[in-house]
Amino acid sequence: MGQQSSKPPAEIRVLMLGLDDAGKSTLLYKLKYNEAVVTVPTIGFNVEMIETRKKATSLTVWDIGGQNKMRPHWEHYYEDTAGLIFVVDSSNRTRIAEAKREFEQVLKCEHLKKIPVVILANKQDLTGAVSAAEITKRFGLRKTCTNRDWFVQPCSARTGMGLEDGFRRMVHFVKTPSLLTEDHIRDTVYHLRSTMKQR
Ligand SMILES: Nc1nc2c(ncn2[C@@H]2O[C@H](COP(=O)(O)OP(=O)(O)OP(=O)(O)O)[C@@H](O)[C@H]2O)c(=O)[nH]1
Ligand SMILES: [Mg+2]
Repeated sequence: MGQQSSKPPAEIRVLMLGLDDAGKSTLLYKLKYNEAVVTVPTIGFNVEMIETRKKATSLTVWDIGGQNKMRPHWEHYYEDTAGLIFVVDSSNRTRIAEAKREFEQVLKCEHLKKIPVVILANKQDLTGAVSAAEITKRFGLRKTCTNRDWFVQPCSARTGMGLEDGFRRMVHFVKTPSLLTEDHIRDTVYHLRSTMKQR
């Protein structure tokens, strides 16, 4: 038996948003229990803790209902969020523009500025699903996400394909951000100044 680490796992709070019917709750339970759960539209939220394989990190995933009437409530969940997972039904081409609109609206919020984003291009098991590259293009991500880490992960909540990869990517972004934020720069400058003063 290997030694057990006494260090508690680092906890990352992740917010999962997307239009109604995108597959958020289905993928949450597939990831957590590896089971196909019959869902009903979420009124309010579901919250689940998901541990990474090495148990060094645990993710608290907040899955908020995506129906029209639910969207004004999304902002109540923004504070203290380390990462945003935005789920898209890739098989429903007619709703991609609506998904993009809601996504852009969410990114405007001050609390979510610069946090990493993983877009899950869900329902890839269905024929005719829009690819991750196409979603990148249609969402104009290279432009809208210039100041943050982002990635589009193709997945299927039905088969489980791509789900772990998507969440692993989020953990990686949160733990090792590739972009220097203004806070990082300010802290580094402060640190350099104080070490120079000591000399
Ligand atoms: N074929 C297929 N169907 C999926 C997939 N993911 C979800 N679904 C189906 O899509 C429907 C909606 O799934 P939900 O998980 O309830 O969607 P949601 O995003 O949680 O919806 P709200 O709670 O209303 O925001 C259900 O009938 C699921 O079985 C997938 O990857 N492939
Ligand atoms: Mg739901």
